[in-house]
Amino acid sequence: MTTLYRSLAYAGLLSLSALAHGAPAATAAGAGTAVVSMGYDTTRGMFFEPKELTVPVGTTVTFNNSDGSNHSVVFKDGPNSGRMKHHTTWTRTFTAPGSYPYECSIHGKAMSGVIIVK
Ligand SMILES: [Cu+2]
Repeated sequence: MTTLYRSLAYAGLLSLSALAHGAPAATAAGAGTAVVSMGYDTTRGMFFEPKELTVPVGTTVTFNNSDGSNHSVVFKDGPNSGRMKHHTTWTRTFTAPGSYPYECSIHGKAMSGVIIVK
């Protein structure tokens, strides 16, 4: 996890550096990307994986419903994926540092997670 964070942060610094030197803005669109999957197994029950994810500011996180059931991603601060069917994705870009807890509105507290943005 630490290594991943460092490499994402490094990529972010590279993007800023490229912007300062006049590179197209598109290359600085985000510090990186990350994926949270959702699913079910007998040990964890309904889960988001990873349950806790730390990313640099500017990261776009893709929530991937790889499970056979419908799920949703509802953030306490507002953004809401709505009902996500099997094999659908939803993304949120995090533009400010903070702790962003969320849960699945269908399965409740038992299926929850948090994105920590630094
Ligand atoms: Cu769910």
